[in-house]
Amino acid sequence: IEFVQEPAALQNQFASDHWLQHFLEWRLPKAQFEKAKIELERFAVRVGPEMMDLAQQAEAQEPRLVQFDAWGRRIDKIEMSPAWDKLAAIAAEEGIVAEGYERSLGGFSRLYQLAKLYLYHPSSAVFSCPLAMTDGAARILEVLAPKEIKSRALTRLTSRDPKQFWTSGQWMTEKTGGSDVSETSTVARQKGDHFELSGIKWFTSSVTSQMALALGRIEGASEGSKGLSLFYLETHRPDGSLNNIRVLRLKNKLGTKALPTAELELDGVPAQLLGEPGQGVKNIATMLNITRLYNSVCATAQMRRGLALWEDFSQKRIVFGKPMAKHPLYQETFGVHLTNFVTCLALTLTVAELLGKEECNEASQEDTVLLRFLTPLVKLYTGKHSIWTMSEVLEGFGGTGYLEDSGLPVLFRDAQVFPIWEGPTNVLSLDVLRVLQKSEAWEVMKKDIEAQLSAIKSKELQVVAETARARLGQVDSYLTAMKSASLEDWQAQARTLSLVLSELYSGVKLISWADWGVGQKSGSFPQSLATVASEFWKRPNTTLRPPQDSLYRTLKI
Ligand code: MFK
Repeated sequence: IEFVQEPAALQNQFASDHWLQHFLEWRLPKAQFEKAKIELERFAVRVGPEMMDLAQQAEAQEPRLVQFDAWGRRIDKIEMSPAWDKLAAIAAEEGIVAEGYERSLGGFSRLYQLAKLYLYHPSSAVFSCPLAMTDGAARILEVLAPKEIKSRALTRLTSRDPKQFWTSGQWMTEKTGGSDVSETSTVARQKGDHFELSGIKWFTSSVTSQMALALGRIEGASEGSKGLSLFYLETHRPDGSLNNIRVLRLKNKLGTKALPTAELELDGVPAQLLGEPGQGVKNIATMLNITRLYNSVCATAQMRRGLALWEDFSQKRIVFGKPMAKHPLYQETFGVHLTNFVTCLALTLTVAELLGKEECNEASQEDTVLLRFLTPLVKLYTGKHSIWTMSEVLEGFGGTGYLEDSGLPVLFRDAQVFPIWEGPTNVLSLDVLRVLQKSEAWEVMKKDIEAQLSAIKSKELQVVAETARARLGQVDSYLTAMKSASLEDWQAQARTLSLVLSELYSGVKLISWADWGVGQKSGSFPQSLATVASEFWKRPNTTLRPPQDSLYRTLKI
């Protein structure tokens, strides 16, 4: 009989994910955890074949721009796969955004909501992207919008009724500057009680949303980013036609194929000012910080999906006389990426918890500083790690991992966007510097780390904590020495420093989490957690470079 390899299969993505379960058990009050567990296990059934089939259909039927109708009328209609709309309906029904605003778990609502997103994302054909922007927009409307906009739009962004549910776009990127939004050339002209926006938005995901938040410069305002303001707009008129918007083209992207990303020309789009004029960048930052956290959750969730498939495959695949899973070198390789994933999970969910506390006014001043500091760090750290891990997952499947119809390459292609959109690694590293220089962020982080390390009870983990404490000292001395460095020297080191800080903080979180596990439970899981924490601290640390060794000083490009 001809040999046919049994393919990798997924088990219930909550029940089989001990890492997610135990993190939630650690952080949530017992009664909340028990309820969350039942609900997440139910939802995890839905993210199986039901959503995976829809995602596959949405990927197979890419968005298509129809610019003219048969009579030559410009319509700029984006045709979407019906499966995409069903993924939207599931997001609404399941309250992927709504959970964050209903706040039924108080300060823990974000942690629970983002755990749900973590299950949803890898089966969603990246419908998680519109959800990220929708959530970011909802928070801005909650904080800044007048009553009428709140009752018209916020209610829809946070609705669980698929017929009512709206998504939002985030229109900031322009041809001129990309991440440097100070070059924005979209003009806002006052017309009575509202404005009209005109200009070109170069990367918009997606114009199929019913509303968007956009940056524009009010006529006569100053140049640079301080002249930018934030606007609310609706993309369609009541008759369904586009509201003075033309879709110039859809982007031809490496991945996220089911997601429509467009170049738009705005030609007098009616818009309402949100917040104070000239505060646009600062105001849209609220949205950016939420989309950056979504990005981190999705990058981590994608790693988990890849590892779950790889692990299952390794049990079924017999090579060199035994299952792949029994080979020591497989175990080593898998262990490295499992450690990466668990580290990313610990950091991401920690930031989710902090965001929830902050939004429910349960955060201390230190928590707020830490949240601001950790948000760019978690985004840049998880974005980079997801690509590395996804690449290894494909390799782990051998030639089949390179075949489109194995369903694996899409995971790798889509991972490449995580470090790019929502601020690339270097732009985020400069944001980390902005925080370091403007606040007591390092002092707050240092105190938090010291408190976590002093609380470790397990003997085995106390030894690991000593290694972490020594590293804390090194980073502290480095930052002290850098006090006299020039801005250029700080900038040159910003990426390395950001990776170092992400490693340090997430590594310490791993120790705290493992210590909780060892103290609470018997069985193999707490030991696996302790192994991951000590494995993490056995790795070589990222090298901190003294400014005089900077490449930019010596390598003239
Ligand atoms: C799977 C889910 C993924 C979700 C995907 C969604 C897809 C959406 C597609 C896209 O839209 S991708 C485009 C995303 N674009 C970016 O992320 C922009 C990247 N660039 C930056 O983040 C720059 O750092 C920034 C535009 C913010 C720089 O602007 P400025 O004006 O040169 O910075 P400046 O003057 O330092 O900051 C202005 C104010 O904002 C300052 O406050 P003050 O006026 O009080 O001093 C800053 O502190 C504040 N600020 C900047 N970034 C902030 C922030 N505040 C809080 N959080 C931040 N992140």
